[in-house]
Amino acid sequence: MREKILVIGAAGQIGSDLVLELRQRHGNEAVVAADLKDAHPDVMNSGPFEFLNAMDLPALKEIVAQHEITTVYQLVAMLSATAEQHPERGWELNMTTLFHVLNLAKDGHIKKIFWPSSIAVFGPTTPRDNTPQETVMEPNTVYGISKQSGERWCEYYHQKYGVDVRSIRYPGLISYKAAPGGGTTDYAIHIFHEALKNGKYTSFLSENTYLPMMYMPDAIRATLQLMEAPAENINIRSSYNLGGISFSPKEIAAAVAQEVPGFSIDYAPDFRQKIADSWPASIDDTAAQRDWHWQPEWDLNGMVKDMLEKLK
Ligand code: AKB
Repeated sequence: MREKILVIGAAGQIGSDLVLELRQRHGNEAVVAADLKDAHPDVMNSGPFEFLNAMDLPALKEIVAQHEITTVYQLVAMLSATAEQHPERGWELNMTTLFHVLNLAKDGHIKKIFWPSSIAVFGPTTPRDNTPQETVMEPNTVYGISKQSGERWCEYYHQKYGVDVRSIRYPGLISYKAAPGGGTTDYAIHIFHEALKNGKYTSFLSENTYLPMMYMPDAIRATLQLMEAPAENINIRSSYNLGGISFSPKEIAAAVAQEVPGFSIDYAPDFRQKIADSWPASIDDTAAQRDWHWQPEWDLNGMVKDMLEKLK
């Protein structure tokens, strides 16, 4: 049977790039984009689009049946900073949207699922440097608790019902196509916009806060590598650690200053500092390298140059 793909959350940061790459590989008509709101014009104009509230199970089922969907990328989530402001809504959105697709697969309506997890599954008691795949996980944010619980449910649905669900613990993602929405790592995107607009930026994280980060082209490549790998190679059905670049606000500011003469940064840490302090500084992704040959391509300077060029 021909693969037909549905991307839920197509207007979001990952969806905006992922839909276009999937359409390149599978053909425009084979990839249905869906979101509550209009997506990027490139997404809207290059193939089928459906307005969908991912909480609305009957509407989701109808789209799956109508387009004969086989694979779903379920990208809808409330991110770390926003979920701290709306804990119950964050939990409900993040869990309900995952259960909808897990149950569609369990009941035989779809064959394969991608669901994003995050470095937020780790917490203050986790080793911060080169954080292992399997380690202490005591997340203390609503977002982190929802992603950690989601990972457990993914593994459970795989073991108990044979659901082919695959997942990555994304680091902070940096991209230019869609604005980020309510994450703790978003400073590393705001800095580019402010550098080009005002020549300066006030960071909401302190200068030496190291976090794992990744440029979007690497994240999309990783996602597709994982989804295209043979099922027998996928040894982890909770979620894979994924390493890219690790840097601090001070280091990215120095890289931006090399490209934008006169650029300056200052620091005014807010409630997001506490979230960042509970997350890893760098990630061990040996399992992803072993199981589906993961290797990042972008480094800090290359990413900074490319981001500035694209945003200009
Ligand atoms: C966030 O900051 O909440 C996200 C994430 C690391 O999952 N970018």
